[in-house]
Amino acid sequence: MASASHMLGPVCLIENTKGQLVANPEALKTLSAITQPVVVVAIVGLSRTGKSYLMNKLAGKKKGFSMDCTVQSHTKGIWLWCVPHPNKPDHTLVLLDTEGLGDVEKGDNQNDSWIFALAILLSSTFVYNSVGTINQQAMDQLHFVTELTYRIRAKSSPDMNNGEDSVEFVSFFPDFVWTLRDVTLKLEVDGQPLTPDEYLENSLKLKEGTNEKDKNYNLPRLCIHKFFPKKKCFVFYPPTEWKKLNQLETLQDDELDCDFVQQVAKFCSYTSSHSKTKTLPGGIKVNGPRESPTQSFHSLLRLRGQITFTYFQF
Ligand SMILES: Nc1nc2c(ncn2[C@@H]2O[C@H](COP(=O)(O)OP(=O)(O)O)[C@@H](O)[C@H]2O)c(=O)[nH]1
Ligand SMILES: [Mg+2]
Repeated sequence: MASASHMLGPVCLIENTKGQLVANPEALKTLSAITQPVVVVAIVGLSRTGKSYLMNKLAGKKKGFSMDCTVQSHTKGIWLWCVPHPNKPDHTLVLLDTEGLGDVEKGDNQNDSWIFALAILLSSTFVYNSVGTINQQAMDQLHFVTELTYRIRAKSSPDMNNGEDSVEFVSFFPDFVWTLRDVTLKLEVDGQPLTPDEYLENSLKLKEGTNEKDKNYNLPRLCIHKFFPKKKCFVFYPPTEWKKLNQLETLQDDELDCDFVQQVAKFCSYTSSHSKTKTLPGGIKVNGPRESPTQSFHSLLRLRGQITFTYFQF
């Protein structure tokens, strides 16, 4: 089986340019060359919040996805890097890094949402990266895009009667990982320490009241619970003093905060050992006998292209 070890660095898979999302044929060719089953990890979140750093760690490399220490960012869209899977030699780890979300200079919220939704559709583990605390704004954005993804998926499947039958869709949804960066908050409730998972569960707890305010509070939480039954949270302390933050790529582990180093190791170990093989609607494993895995992945992307197109007609 062809492996991904020949891919020296990331390439742009979906370019977000001049208001359009365009798939890069070269990247699609690279994907087609892989015949191993694929595990797909995608990361989404605002620009300059340490996403690429974390993805390079997952790849087991110091450099790869370009890390941004200036205000201007690189080609926007989704970047692809296929690397040998660290734990499963017969699998390929497909890493999808997103660029430019929430950039002021670009200011295109609609395309941001599409990039976000594509990352959910293409991944088997979806990493949502944010800074500081789990706050309402991050929750609302996740809610908005989850609903959008659901609508895209419902439109692509005539069997799903007006989106009411969500069982199949949920099984196709990726596992969810919330990565919280630069956490300085003490995780506790009523003086009792909380694990990151408990903190996430707590933040997603529903209110019992039935007034309008409570309903609005519960809405995004209900949606996140429904579509992401499997959830995990990792917190990261600031990696080092702020003056050194832009040299992170070149710093050795012993020059970084030791808790941060451990937190990154824990995230990588969990993500590489728990991420599943990508499955397609109908439960077809992307290593299924009917098609080669990347042909399936490919058709998934093509499908999304069509849906994007039809969706914009409405
Ligand atoms: N404060 C802080 N900075 C980080 C962290 N991880 C990476 N950085 C730095 O933040 C800048 C942007 O990182 P990058 O990984 O490119 O962020 P991305 O735009 O979200 O992909 C770089 O200068 C990194 O060295 C982190 O956990 N906390
Ligand atoms: Mg980046």
